[in-house]
Amino acid sequence: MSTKKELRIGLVGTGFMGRTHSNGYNRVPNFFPDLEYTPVLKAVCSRNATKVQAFADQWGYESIETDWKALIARDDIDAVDICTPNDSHAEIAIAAAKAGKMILCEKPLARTVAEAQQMVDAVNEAGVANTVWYNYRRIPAVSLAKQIIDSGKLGKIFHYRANFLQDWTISADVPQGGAGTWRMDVEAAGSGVTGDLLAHCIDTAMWLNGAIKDVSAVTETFVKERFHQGTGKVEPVGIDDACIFHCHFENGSLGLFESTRYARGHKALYTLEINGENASIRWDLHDLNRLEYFDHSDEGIVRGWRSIHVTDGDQPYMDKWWVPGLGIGYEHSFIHQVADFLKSLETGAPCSPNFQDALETQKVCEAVLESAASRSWKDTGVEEF
Ligand code: SOE
Repeated sequence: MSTKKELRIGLVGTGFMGRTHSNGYNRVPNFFPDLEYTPVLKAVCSRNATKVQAFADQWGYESIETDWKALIARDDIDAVDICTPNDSHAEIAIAAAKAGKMILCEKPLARTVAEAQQMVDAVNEAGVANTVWYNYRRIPAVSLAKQIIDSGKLGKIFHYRANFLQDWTISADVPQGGAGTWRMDVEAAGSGVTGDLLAHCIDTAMWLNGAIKDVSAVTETFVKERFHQGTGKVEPVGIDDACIFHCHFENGSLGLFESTRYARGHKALYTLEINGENASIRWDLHDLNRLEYFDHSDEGIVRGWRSIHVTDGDQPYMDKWWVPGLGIGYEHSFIHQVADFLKSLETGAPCSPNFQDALETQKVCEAVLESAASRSWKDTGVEEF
């Protein structure tokens, strides 16, 4: 008989993210055995009963629902995990908070700052634990970057640059709206690459380098009309296909960010680089176990970029995995997020990024889109991060 406290999960949404999160819940007990809490997959919800039952069978959920309101009303659910398209995050999260449920919400928190603010107000009023799945922070090499920066090794920071490049929307035949392509529909998604991809870069950037104060952006929509699976007609495209912005951070450094879904050959290339007075760091999602580090104080004859293979037990999260030298993957960032959320229930500390942190990221996204539309610099309103 287990002595663990149960965290009974109700998952809403069975797409790509539903799978990554479910894998996280299933793996945590094996690899983080010291946690007080253990996830229990109580129910999964999606509109199609046949499909949701198949998902439940595949991932080990005890029961299914076809209406998220019924899931939230259940008293055997402690935490609601929202993996639906962005246009339903606010409604589900606000209802879940009112029902006293903890919430784990997929990124971006919402479509707009106004929606995100209402979600923050709802969780604060209800006093429920909350987190947002900006998973890249929890890749060990990125967490190590945070440790190195916080130790002061970089000295004064001058530059932060990040790219998130994909190529899956180049064909004009990719539709908008509906299952699978809701990310192309501005009503469902709120924005294009800014909310979907740059939001990740902004979350990591502010976590590593502090608040972004103001932005100047340019966006482009390369394919202006696409078939809409919901209306059955060709409709104007309202999302940004590509976005480039530069910015000032609160600490005086300059930032440069680019994202597009039109970079032929790039499927999911997320890279970041930080240049400080004494040292620099760079990281690349395609080689995610490596952190590159340049330290100017190294002796001249051996000075150069070091490639740190982040697989040692002394490095973040790696004591939980295999043996030094053996790497881990993308899915582990979600396992780490589940573990950190469970730990936060033990300690009572917030599980960052929480809704408030994700609201700050949303403010930057919104300022980016406003800047591009008005062709002018915009203050983000982010004061601290
Ligand atoms: C889009 O293709 C996407 O799946 C994003 O929605 C995810 O957040 C990102 O991590 C990978 O790309």
